[in-house]
Amino acid sequence: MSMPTLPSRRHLHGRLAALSLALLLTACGGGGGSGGSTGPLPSVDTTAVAAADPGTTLDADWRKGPFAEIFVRAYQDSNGDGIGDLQGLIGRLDYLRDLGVTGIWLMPITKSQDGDHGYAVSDYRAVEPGYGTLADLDALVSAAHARGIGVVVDYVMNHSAAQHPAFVNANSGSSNAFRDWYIFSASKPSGWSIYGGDPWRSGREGYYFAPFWDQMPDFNLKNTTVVNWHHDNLRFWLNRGIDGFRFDAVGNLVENGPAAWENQAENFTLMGNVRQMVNGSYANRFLVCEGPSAPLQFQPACGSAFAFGHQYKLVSAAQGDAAAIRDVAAYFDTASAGMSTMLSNHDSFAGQRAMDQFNGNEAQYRLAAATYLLQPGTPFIYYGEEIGMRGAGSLSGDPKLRTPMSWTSTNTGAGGFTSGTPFRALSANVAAYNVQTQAAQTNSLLNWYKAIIAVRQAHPALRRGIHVSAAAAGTTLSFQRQDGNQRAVVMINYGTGNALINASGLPANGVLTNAFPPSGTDVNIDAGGSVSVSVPPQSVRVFVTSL
Ligand SMILES: [Ca+2]
Ligand SMILES: [Ca+2]
Repeated sequence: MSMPTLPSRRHLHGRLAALSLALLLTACGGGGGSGGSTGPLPSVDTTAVAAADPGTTLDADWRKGPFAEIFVRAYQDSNGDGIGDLQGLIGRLDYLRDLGVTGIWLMPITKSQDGDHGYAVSDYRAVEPGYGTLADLDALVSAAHARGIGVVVDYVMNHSAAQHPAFVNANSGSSNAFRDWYIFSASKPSGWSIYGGDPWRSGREGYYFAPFWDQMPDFNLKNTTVVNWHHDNLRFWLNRGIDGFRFDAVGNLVENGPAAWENQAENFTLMGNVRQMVNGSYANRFLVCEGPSAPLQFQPACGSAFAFGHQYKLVSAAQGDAAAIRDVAAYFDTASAGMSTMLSNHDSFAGQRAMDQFNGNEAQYRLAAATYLLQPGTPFIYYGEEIGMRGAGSLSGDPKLRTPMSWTSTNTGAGGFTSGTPFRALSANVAAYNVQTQAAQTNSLLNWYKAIIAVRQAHPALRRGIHVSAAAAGTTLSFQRQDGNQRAVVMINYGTGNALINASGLPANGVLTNAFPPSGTDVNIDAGGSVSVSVPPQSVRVFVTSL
């Protein structure tokens, strides 16, 4: 089923940014349009890669998270060029370990044409030069594993950069051997509109298919040679010890016509085959898909998929919206615990940064965070979310959400991100909402995140437990999760007054042992297996009991 409303905003923003870059590339004589190079064609690395799992020291639960989603360009610069890099990230792994994450998802670290987000990949087996080298990546993986943290990297199977050697070849003429790696048409097809734009672009001969940007041509994924080559690329990274992948735009992999271009059956087959290849040859890996208009459907094929839609409910629930609280309660009645959850991410179509959505209301922010960090699923924390980073006041669209990490106030330079000039404007609230300031404040948002994550990680029922039940009543939520004979009970009062929250189905005459907050007390369960707990306004209670 096509649900273009959410993705369209993403691609509009991408299109505007793309337009200016495309003009720049045209002026420089590059790009994939009609004016390509007449020199010798570049070679394409099609070397086959056999599976050779180097093994892992991570325990199996690392895949339950929480993860941090990290934009390497924006996280930490180590050499003063204003661009974050892998060595900078290595220097921040202790911070991530202390936050409590067990995995990091890196937005594309592969060499790219866009020079920013990285989704226009120009070499699938090389690191973006500004980020470092393959040796730096190996060092990052080793240092992360030493801290119990797995490293998942973005992989873009749908499209490459126009400057990728395979497309330069394909676009050179209709008889080129790589022509069928992409999607060409001698005449311009009619009737197509994807996210409000015509996906057919003028090439050297005929037209090529590139719905996201004229510099990001779609691969022909009906060509098994291309699919096999992607599997070789995936093995290239897995053999180096990479712990898995986040797959971009899986709803867009295969197109069957102007009315059949999204979430096609072939997409699920392609991702299922990737999952089988990875799980069949590599131990303890994690795969998660971005399929915004069919999140639940992609989870079985991919192993995990982001719970698009749920993030808006989390925000509304925290704002006291009773209908949204009912939706949050009901989500895991049908959704698999294999879903990956979030409050927001790097794409504006998924929402602004959480602090902007809550407009500074930190009490609501904390409730939203606690809800998704304690519910089933694998939670993903967008970098800086844990310190309440806002977007940049001077920017809009996706760049607004992708600002340098706020490590310190600006008293000592660019928020601690770089000793040079940062590649992008800083977060609007860097002065007060930064790691250094919040680490020193006992009751800061950062310490709230740490405390909630610590509760999750301390109790198997919260870390990996199944969904047992959930109930909404007015502006309250309670839910129960279970692992083995441990049952966890979470109660959240989103309202601004005291509330009695009930839970049932518990061991008769047992005890709910307080797990959060530290000042909380144990509660006796009645003979009918029920409790009724007085929960203060805008607060969270967590208990565990043995069955
Ligand atoms: Ca740098
Ligand atoms: Ca496609």
